[in-house]
Amino acid sequence: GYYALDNHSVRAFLNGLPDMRAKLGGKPETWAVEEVGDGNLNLVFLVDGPDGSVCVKQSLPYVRAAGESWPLPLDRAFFEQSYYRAVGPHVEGLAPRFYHYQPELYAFVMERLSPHIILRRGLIEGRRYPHVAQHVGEFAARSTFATSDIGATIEEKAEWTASFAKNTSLIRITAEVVFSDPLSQSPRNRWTSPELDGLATQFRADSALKGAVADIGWRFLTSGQALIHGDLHTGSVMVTETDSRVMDPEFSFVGPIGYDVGAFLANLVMNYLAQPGHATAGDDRREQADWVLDQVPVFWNTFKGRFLALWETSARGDAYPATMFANPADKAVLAARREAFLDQIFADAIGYAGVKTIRRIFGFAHNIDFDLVADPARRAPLETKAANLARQFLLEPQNFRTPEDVIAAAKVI
Ligand code: SR1
Ligand code: MG
Repeated sequence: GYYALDNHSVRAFLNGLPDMRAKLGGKPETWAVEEVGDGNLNLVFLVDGPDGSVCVKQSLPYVRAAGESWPLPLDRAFFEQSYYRAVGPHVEGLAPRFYHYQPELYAFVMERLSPHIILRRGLIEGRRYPHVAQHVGEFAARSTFATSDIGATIEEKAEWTASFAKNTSLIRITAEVVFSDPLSQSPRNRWTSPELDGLATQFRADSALKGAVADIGWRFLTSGQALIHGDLHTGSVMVTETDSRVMDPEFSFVGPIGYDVGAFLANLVMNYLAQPGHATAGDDRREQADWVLDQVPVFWNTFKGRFLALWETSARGDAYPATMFANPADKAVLAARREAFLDQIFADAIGYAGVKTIRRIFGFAHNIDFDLVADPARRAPLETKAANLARQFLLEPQNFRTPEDVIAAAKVI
């Protein structure tokens, strides 16, 4: 029953769903439809009726950004909707509302966010979002705590572990395009100009760097800590000045919590480093850049604070059981263990941030933070800074114990 939707058939599909028909109102012929997918993988339709709007997302049988030469199973839509269902109750107001999944079409319907725009675009345009770092920190903490062995039972977590382990096609994409390709000879790798040829060769010849990335790639595949979003970059967040929603969890699986944290951290830092490329005669972007970088501690401190608060109030899992720490004297030990646990997540995040940055410079999928800087003479030095900072994240982890260490290094790179 699968067929790829188009502007016409998406109307018929929605018209066949009584709840969606009622939400949109009027006649299907009058609904305005626009296909707006600008990500790497899927179709995304925005549909406006007289009474309301919805968003429809559908898997294609291939990687959209590459075309039919790179086939990809359709089931990522199933895992995306599964994630929304699993995590949605814990992140109310921080993700789009989910309405309907249509299994044979590998398509789902969710809230159309308006007037939201993609965070990455807003930051590139020089806009500021006073709450977004807190909101994403809340999202990352709430979603991972609730699906970890601290916030959920063994039985609950086993269900997610088993189900999302089958998201193999997207776990494989991450293992390849994020971890292994960028430091290998891969036909999928690309960089934006010959100015980066030398750096690419240097990185591929750096055995210590490759060893660090391989270690962390192993941890990515084997650390089943919680149900993670799996692609929590600034392109996966829709924002207004007051509202932030995390979307696109199709890469989700039970993996390391630091991967989500590191993804958002890395993308803030990349945006910071790219800001001079977007400077104009009237705006050198220095204040914007500093503001973006200042969101790193806001994000981390919110994540950490919420995770610890939930641990205090809502622990119902089988790890660190309350029954074991029942004596007053145990409290200090448990508090120290919690601090050490969060320190380890931060350390993991730094490593993942390194990997997630390198892949955006030398791998298949790039960031518009850099790509929209049209002049290679301006762009290449910024990308070089990002790659070199990422290398420090991976090879000098002892220098990155706090978000302030990240700020200091980003400012001098
Ligand atoms: C095949 S391209 C895959 C990338 O696109 C998504 O946005 C993810 O970042 C993924 O790594
Ligand atoms: Mg995406």
